[in-house]
Amino acid sequence: MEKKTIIVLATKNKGKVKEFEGYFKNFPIVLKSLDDFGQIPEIVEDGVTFEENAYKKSSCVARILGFPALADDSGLVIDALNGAPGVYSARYAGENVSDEYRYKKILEEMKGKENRAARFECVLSLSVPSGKALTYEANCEGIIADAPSGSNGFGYDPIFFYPPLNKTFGQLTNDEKTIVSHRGKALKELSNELDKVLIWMRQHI
Ligand code: ITT
Repeated sequence: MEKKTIIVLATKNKGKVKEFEGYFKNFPIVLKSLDDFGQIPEIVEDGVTFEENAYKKSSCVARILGFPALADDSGLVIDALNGAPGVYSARYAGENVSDEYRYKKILEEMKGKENRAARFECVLSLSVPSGKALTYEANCEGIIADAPSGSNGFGYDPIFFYPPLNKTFGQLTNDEKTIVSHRGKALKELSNELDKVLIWMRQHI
């Protein structure tokens, strides 16, 4: 029987967990979430790039828990806001506010702006307990809608309009979003070389 490899999802974001679980459902991997383990110290995301924060999350979790860990650092980059909210996407508008509050703040700031170009960026970092890591990144171009539509997904999905499908990400199913999204494309890069990745993980545990 095929031996399954354990990977811990180093994220507290339930929306990301749902997308990862959907993506990996047919792969020879057992995904664990942080909820499967006891409390771990808080990881401060003080990097200035997605890559730094992704590595910080994956390497800390892998070292603490002793399993390979997959982290995602991602965000929405808006040209007319000079790249904001960018790496601060999760905390834009403050801690402990809702996704709706956060995207409404963006809509407010985008009022009257002609250039509505934006992209979601995603960096995935897969670390083993020794700290060695593989990195994958991808982005997805879209535009900031004038008003929210759809209630699927999470975060800024209701205001991220994706022209090729003529819908916001909030109007896509999980599977539809994964085909075109920043996270889905980065996951595809990883899974395209999964055989090699699995060997690498086994050699480094
Ligand atoms: P973890 O660090 O625990 O993974 P987080 O939500 O804090 O969770 P990030 O620091 O990577 O994660 O922040 C990413 C934020 O960017 C996320 O909270 C959303 O607001 C936004 N975001 C990223 N990907 C998104 C997506 O696919 N759809 C909508 N919003 C997204």
